[in-house]
Amino acid sequence: MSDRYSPTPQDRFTFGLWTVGWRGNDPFGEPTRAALDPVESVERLAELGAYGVTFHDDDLIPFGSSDAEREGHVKRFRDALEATGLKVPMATTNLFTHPVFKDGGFTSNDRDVRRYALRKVIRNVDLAVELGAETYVAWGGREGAEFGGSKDVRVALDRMKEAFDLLGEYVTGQGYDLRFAIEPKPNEPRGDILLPTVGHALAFIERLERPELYGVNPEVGHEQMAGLNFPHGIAQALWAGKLFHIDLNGQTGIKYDQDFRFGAGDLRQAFWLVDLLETAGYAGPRHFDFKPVRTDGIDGVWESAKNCMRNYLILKERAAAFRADPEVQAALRASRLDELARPTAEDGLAGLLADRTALEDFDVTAAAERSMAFEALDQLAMEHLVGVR
Ligand code: XLS
Ligand code: MN
Ligand code: MN
Repeated sequence: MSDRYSPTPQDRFTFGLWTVGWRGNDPFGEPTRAALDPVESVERLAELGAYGVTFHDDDLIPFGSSDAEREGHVKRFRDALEATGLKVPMATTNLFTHPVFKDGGFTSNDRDVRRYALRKVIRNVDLAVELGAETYVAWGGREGAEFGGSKDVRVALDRMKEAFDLLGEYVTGQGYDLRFAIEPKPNEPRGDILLPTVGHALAFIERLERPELYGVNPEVGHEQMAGLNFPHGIAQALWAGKLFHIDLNGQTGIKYDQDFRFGAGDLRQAFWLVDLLETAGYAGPRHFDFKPVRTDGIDGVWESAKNCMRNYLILKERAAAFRADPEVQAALRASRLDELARPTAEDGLAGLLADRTALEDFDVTAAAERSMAFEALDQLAMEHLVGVR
């Protein structure tokens, strides 16, 4: 059944091959589903109305493939993309599954591993560009530590910077139109991961040789695993001009990386996130990085993929209704959102210092008594979110 929540490629929804392809293995259990052929994933995602597909090198070309095998895998994938019209706006590298990466890739204490990691990334950057990607995600899955003495974090950050600077030099030298998006995560699979939050990543980027080439790829659940407000992190990334990509999924608070479908987990933050992305004019793909629960068969895989997109469109409609409601607009004014948008001192420092009403004649008691009226505003949001308005 197709309705107004059915996606089209114009909605720019994308999925990682590893999401629908997740077989349900976790630290306590074996896979519960059969392997999925990437070609089938491309076909099914296209049928569901997605815009594109993304991949880790090893999702497409099994680790250890010969050059000939590699070519075969890429050709089948490319044929499927051509047949369906699906795009590849982003690609990334697996620097975490093979045991060689047990202490990380760019920051492994083992220099040989660091050199190998960089070559593995560069090889896949070439493929990403060939397939038309504009963004290259870097999630430092195992760049981290369990124990204080086992990683000199300041030195590891030097190595992390060295790696990203080399990658920047490589894409610039090749004339590639490709930007990197660093994906923060606080922990899992390492006890603690370097660049754990959006804020850490934004600060790191400013230390790189070509900061303009790097932005962030925040994931809903990753910030929420650290107890942080995801829309706030996204707002700061947008404010800094650094939201190059986004991983949408669901998470219920400070727990393991749940990777639920978008719309499960913290629904209120999902509502404010969609409101933010849509009103801020974020133009990048809406990328889902989720794991269909391992209790379900392949039916649940396609059901959840469909519903990631459906939930985004439902929330987009709800957020637009909230913004369009005259009562909401009045409530926003009552809460002084228009006043927040006004500079604090358009009269400049001299004007501020000369203004007796700003200090000497300021009625602090009266100002303290003014209500911000946030309760009424938030109830309106809640009623729009649940569809009773
Ligand atoms: C894992 C990450 C991973 C990245 C891509 O927690 O979300 O899937 O998005 O390597
Ligand atoms: Mn995750
Ligand atoms: Mn992710």
